[in-house]
Amino acid sequence: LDRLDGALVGVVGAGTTGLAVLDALDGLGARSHLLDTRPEAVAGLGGRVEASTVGDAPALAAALEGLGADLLIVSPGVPATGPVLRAARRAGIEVWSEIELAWRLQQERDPSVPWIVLTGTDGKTTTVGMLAAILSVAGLSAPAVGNIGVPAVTTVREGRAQAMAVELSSFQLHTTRSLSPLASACLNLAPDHLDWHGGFEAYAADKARVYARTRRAAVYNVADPATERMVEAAEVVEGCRAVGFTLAVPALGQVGMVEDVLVDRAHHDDRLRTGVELATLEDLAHLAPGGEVGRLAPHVVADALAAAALALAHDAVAADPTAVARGLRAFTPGAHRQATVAQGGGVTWVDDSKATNPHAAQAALGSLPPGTGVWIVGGDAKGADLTDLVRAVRPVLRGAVVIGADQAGVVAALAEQAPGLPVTRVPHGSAREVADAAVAAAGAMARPGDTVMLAPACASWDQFSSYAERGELFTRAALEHVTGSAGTA
Ligand code: UMA
Repeated sequence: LDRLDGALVGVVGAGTTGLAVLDALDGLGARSHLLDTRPEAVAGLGGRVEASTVGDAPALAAALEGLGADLLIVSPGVPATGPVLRAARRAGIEVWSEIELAWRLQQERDPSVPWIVLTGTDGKTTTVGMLAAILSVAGLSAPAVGNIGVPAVTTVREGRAQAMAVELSSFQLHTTRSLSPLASACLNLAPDHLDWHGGFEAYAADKARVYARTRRAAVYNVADPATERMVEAAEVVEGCRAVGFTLAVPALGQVGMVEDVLVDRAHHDDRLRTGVELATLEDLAHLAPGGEVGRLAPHVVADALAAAALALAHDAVAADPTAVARGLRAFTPGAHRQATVAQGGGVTWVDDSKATNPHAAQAALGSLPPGTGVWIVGGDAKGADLTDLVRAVRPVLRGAVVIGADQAGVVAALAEQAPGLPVTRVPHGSAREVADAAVAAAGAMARPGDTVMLAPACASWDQFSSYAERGELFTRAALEHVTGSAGTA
């Protein structure tokens, strides 16, 4: 990083990532120039650094070429296929993610701190939380960072972490080039963010980068052969093993289930034949609806197995595998993930705003009894086609409420795959208006015993500032609706 001393670094994006990068660059003696298409984002900096607002992405690209920067650090939102990265390539400017900067800083500050990293279409945030919890009960200061919302570079600068549990998005991986993790995983792969990457192949290729230069354990999903193929093709460090996780009885080299016990047959060389008992489903009971083990969603168990497989690559956990059970018990899920937020008139209201792609929405709706789901769906579909999803969830639906910018595609998929299903379209409006109208429409459709499920299968960016805001406004409207109907009953 010595080369950054006195260098001019272009930083694109004044969001969570860009602001953390500016602070880090300050400390490295670099000169920064920040570029953002939103005037209010730049104004918020109060002249702290050189910054320009540019009208749109093409103008941003032109400004970049004029800047003469030595290096460019881009926020994850900057699309791989867009004009900004094309301009950087044309001008021969090297492009890093914030993760690349953080990793290099880590090597300079304390290379003994291992990074355990994971990506995947779904379950990333849950799994990284479980991983951090397991590492923490094993006695390590191990925060969950990355796409979960905490820039890794900030944690590295603070210098307190003894291990890093890092959630990586495909956006972050696209411009990360030297990271060499202790252990890595791609949890699963399904179409998402197709517009950002320019297609499924490109998305998969960026996900596969998670395994590059892994030192000890490359963890894959036995039920998702694409992830195993990624490991086979990856350039890992010699001696790194491939570790599968599975909901079935584990083969040698895998972590899996023997009845209701999570068992490791991958890490403890002396006990591979019999396996090591790690935890039981009881340790995950608090993650099941109503705390009933029998209702645990299979994907939650899979996330726990993946977290265990990753954590066991660390000596502290390998030496004391009871940390897996203790960590899983200590783990509490984040908001907006299949959270029951209101109940009234026999109707349950579930906030799964985090279901930002078809794969996640299918997992959320899949657990409902036939004909009992009122589905709030739509937003920015990110180039995805929802036809297969609608076909898969049709049997559980009573009706659908469609929100968001990409309504036409959703409505067409519903008409084709679920003819006759009641569908209400919510007109465009402010975030609050959209949430209120969606809840009112869903409330009108639901019957006692039904579940209203916000699992939009789309990003929120078209009408809300984030999936969190979408979930919060839905929750508030649902609570008001329930109280209102109780009051009039
Ligand atoms: N901007 C431009 N030009 C562009 C793109 C963005 O000027 O071409 C500007 C915007 O005007 C805005 C800023 O960049 O001011 C926003 O940057 P950003 O969208 O990259 O967002 P950050 O605030 O930096 O948040 C990012 C991640 N956002 C995205 O990947 C879109 C956050 O993931 C992450 O938590 C955060 O970094 C910390 O690492 C969110 C997400 O939705 C939760 N991630 C996707 C997902 O999980 O599916 C990948």
